[in-house]
This record gives sequence, structure tokens and C-alpha cells, in this order.
Amino acid sequence: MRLFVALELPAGVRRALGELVRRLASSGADVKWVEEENFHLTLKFLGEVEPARLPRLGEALSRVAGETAPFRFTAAGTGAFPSVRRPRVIWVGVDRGRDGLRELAGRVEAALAELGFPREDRPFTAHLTVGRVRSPRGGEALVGLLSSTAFPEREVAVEEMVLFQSVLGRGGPVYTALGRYPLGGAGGGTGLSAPRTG
Ligand code: 2AM
Repeated sequence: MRLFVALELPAGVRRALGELVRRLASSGADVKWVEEENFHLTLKFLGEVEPARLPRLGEALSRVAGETAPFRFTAAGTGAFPSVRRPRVIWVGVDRGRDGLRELAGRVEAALAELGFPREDRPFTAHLTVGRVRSPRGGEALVGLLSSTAFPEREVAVEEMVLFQSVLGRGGPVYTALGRYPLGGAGGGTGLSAPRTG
């Protein structure tokens, strides 16, 4: 199963990201834009995972979430990796709350490293991916729009982490929440790590 750990975004923020995508897409550039229901903030990409590892994975995520107090971040501004002039991944950035996100991602990484999941070789940079460039076609118009299009600040309350399964298909990926892990010790999470009995 192809898995990743992420934060969901409220519908209002996803709508605002969808509007941004419509504006950027008017460039006609060859970009695979993220569907409105799919916007999220990735904390850790796991890749292919044996289903037998799910219970321990759920326990680890539940523990990390329980040890982390809820916090807020703001999404603001647009940018691209590796740079706005040579965009490959187009994103909306994080302004306030960046440290909290980095810390949470670091705890997830450390807990999963104990279970044998490899660490990232790149440092964590909080971002909300809105599109992935497929070819250079229309790139100039896109670069122009990227530098002139703002994404006004939006606040997001982080109250739970979500373990998602990603199924890749012709129409794009379909993400399904396998487990939800409330922050701040509000319980053992739902889904994979339902409270144990006995
Ligand atoms: P992103 O964080 O830049 O959006 C599901 O595929 C999520 O995991 C995506 O949001 C994606 O990038 C993130 N991700 C991180 N590393 C990945 C990789 N090597 N392959 C696919 N997705 C990856």
C-alpha cells in the first residue's frame, strides 16, 4: 500500500486553493493541478508499505499525536521548487506555524525511523502542493502568473494527523484516510489504532 502521513485542510482553504489553481491554470502551462478535494500538507511520505506493518504504524502515529499539543499555522503566498523561475512543484507556503509543523514532521520521522522507515535525505519544508509541472510547455506564462498571483493568508488549526493511502489511477490519485490521530492526548485515534481492549 502506498501511504503518507498528512494534515487535512478545511474546506474553505481547499476552495481558496482551488481558485488559485484556476488562476494559475489560465497560463495554459502543462501542469498536473491538484484536485480541490486532494489538497493536504504532507508530513511524511512512506511509499509502499506491507499491510502487516499497519498496526505498529498506527500505534506510533497515535503516540506522536498524543504527545503533541494542537497548534495553528497560516498558509500564505505562492512559490515553486526548485525556484519560481524554474518551477517543477508549485506550492502555497506556510508563514506562521512553520516551526510547529517542522517539529511535528520531525517527531513523525523519528518515531517511524524506529520502525525501520527510512528518513528523508532532504530537510522538511512545509508547503501545500498545488501542481506538478509535466513539461516546459507554457512555462513562461506560468512563471509570470506565479510571481504576480498572491494567496492571501489563511489560518489552519491542526487538530489531528491522518494516515492516507494513495491509489494512483488514470484520473489522478485517490486518497483514503486509513487512520486519524488526534493531537493533544485526546484519545488513541480512530481507524487503525482503535483503543485496545484487555
Ligand atoms: P508533496 O508533499 O510535495 O505534495 C502523496 O503522494 C504526497 O506525498 C504528496 O503530497 C507528495 O508531495 C508527498 N511525497 C513526498 N515524497 C514523495 C515521493 N517520493 N513520491 C510521491 N509523493 C511524495
